[in-house]
Amino acid sequence: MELTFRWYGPNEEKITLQQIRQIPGCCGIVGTLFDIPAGEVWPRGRIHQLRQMVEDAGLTLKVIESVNVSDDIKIGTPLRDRHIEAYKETIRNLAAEGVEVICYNFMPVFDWVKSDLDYKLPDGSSTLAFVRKNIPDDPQQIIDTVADGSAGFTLPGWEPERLSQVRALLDAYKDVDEDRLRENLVYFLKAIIPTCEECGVKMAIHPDDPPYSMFGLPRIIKNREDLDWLCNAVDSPCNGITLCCGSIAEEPGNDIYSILAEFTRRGRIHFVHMRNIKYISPEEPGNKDFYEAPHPSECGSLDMVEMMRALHDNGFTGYMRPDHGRMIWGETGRPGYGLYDRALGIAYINGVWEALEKAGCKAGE
Ligand code: DNO
Repeated sequence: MELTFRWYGPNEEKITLQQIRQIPGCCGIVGTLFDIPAGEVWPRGRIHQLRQMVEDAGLTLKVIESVNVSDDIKIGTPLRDRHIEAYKETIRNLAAEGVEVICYNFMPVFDWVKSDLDYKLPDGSSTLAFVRKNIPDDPQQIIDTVADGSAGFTLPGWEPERLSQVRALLDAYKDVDEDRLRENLVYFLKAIIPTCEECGVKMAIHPDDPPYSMFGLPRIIKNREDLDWLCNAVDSPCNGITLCCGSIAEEPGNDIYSILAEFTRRGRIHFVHMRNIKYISPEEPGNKDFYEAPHPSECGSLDMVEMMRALHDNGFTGYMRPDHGRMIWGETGRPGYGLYDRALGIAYINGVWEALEKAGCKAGE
């Protein structure tokens, strides 16, 4: 298991690689070229520059999050084959620079959705939250809320240029139901997985966040059955998962512990987003509201040791990053992606892993 930290690149960050280097246990960067629109090739030279920068700071660049999949591929327009060729070229270029895992998602229009980007907790920190009654009916309003609350940073999956066309985009998806979206995902995977196999890159799909339909849009990576379907649809170890614990657990009916165990055993979890969430009013039937809690078990609704144990005991060897953190100690920055709370998260995760490793050795003695 290798611990990593998401970093958006020098022009997109207040956080420096030198700061990340000082987080104990953190080996690598989860990087991106944030400015390249979906559908275009990531030039080898740009990837090389990023890798050089990361390696000069004493870190590695083995995971990319994300190479976004274009709406044309998700919708299945005549442009998709051109975009798929570009994606394959990007895979080859990334592999040539030593990248092993590509995280991506197949969510239409919106990547993750939250109602609040600055949800205050009693200790004075703030976090991301999903409170159903605060989600507007009009998608334009949620775009405005995210833009207003993002402290001047572009948030992943919320590119202003793309979302400025939201009505046209929603319209373009009007004939795309779950079945069609699944067909389009399989079409995409069948085209790219042979390239991944050739050059040793693993694709790792991010589950839907939240794992249910929003704004009438289809969602197809929501639960165990969907993950099972994905693995079987293109049966290759290169067709894998970014197991985002928070996203899967946002549906309280999902058994996150057994999902982690099963897909680790099946060798399909290549990357993990380790996150704790706290359900708000879970006693109300059907209520799925939650906020993103600090990582330790006692702060949220998930048992972090049991999640880590499910990975550990089933032989997890992939990459992991702490997921979103709160804003603490007066820090300002990209919501969910401050330095301090994510650094606390990684230290905690590392501690849990060490304990599991040592307990495992004892048991095996
Ligand atoms: C949110 C992230 C997602 C994730 C994409 C992967 O903060 O977890 O935006 O990066 O869904 O494609």
